[in-house]
Amino acid sequence: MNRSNVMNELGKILGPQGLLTAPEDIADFGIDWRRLQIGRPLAVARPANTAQVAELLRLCNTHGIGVVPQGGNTSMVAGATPSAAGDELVLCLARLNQVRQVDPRDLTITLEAGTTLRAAQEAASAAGCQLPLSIGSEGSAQIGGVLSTNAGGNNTLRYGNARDLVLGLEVVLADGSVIEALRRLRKDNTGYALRHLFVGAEGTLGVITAAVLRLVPAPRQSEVALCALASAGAALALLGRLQRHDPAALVAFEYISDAAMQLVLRHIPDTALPVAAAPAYALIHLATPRPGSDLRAGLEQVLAEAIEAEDCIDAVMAESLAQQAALWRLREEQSEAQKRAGASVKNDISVPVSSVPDFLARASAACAALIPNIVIAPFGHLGDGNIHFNLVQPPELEAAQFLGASETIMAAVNDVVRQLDGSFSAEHGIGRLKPAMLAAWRGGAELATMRAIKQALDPNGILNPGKLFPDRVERDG
Ligand code: 2HG
Ligand code: ZN
Repeated sequence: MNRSNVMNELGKILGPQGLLTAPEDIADFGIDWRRLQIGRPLAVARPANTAQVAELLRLCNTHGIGVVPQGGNTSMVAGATPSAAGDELVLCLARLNQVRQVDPRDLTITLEAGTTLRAAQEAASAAGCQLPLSIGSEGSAQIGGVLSTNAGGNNTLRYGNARDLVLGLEVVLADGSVIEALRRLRKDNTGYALRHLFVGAEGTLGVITAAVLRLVPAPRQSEVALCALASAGAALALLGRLQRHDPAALVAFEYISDAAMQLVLRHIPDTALPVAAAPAYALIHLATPRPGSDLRAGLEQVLAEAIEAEDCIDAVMAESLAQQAALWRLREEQSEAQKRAGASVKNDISVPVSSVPDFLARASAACAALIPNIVIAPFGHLGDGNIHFNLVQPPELEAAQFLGASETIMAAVNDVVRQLDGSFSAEHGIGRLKPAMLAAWRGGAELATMRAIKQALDPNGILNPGKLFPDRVERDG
């Protein structure tokens, strides 16, 4: 069957609503959020249900057509971008967007892959529960992508990553067969825990079409504070104080360097710094479902002790939910501010939490030595050791010139990460940008096992080609 016959067959499977082919309708699906990769979709499939996903994959598998699953298209590593050759079908899951069930007794939510994370959070809270996963892109990121990338985000220190919330999955395999495992069980030792293969696989092993996630009881009380600090070391000391005081209440502890804060204040309208300017800031979020808890008094006490010990220079506690949101905005707008500030090189790294200050000092020195006036603007999830060590172009360099130095910059940062036993990819994944790093860091038996799994589940290599594994990148030169 030639390509136009395959497209005809696809049209029959998906119906008139389900297949976009006009260049103006499909162009945006080829471009990643950072605009680093300009791909060209063969077409965009918008199936309405799992059966259509299965038929589509069966057809593409038979004819060797690459399929690129795409959710909210918010990947930081071009993980959902098709190749520029115009030979890969984008599989958009947005029409599979039903929340099928929220069960407050079992504390579970059953939902389809195209549901946005925010819609899922809202469905959970309407039932008196909380879906405790929070990421900057939650308004557009979809559950399928969130799970396929094992998203982390702000609450990892308390609730783990996306993987830790998954109880069951429905997954369509490359040959069109369907793993129907939407189980809502807390205990289920029945052979390999296959769901964990697909979580974090970046759509290379199967297409997640629905999931059952674990919920927690909704918080009754929450407190948010922003602290101005003398250093990252002081931030670490403050984290320790909070953990010793009440570890169960601490749901987020975010670090913002002063350079990163300044970019938000400059590029994001209606933002202001409510504390004294300082080398570093920490955003603290506490929450509890315990009625009548003394959360606020406890936080006041910890902050007073930190000020007394000169760990903390200044602090503000939100007085209302609106103020909580305003403080969080200073953190959540970091990516957007850096995008507006110009070209940036992102290093999504993790090190043991206690090594974060050391990492920041050494990586900053390495980058400053490479490029004069480079803007070193790190921020991130200090509570779990994941720092977004981002570098923004200095004013005197063109974007292309700066991006030309990406590999050198990333190599210098990764050297420090290695010395500290960290990871070059904490939560954003590998995508199209980092397969060579995966091979360098996880070669040998680890990569060989990954390849064996890929070969077993997707022998024709149709699922998200060019991502994760270095092969195609090397072939493309
Ligand atoms: C965040 O924590 C995201 O806001 C994006 O992971 C990080 O822009 C980035 O580098
Ligand atoms: Zn992050």
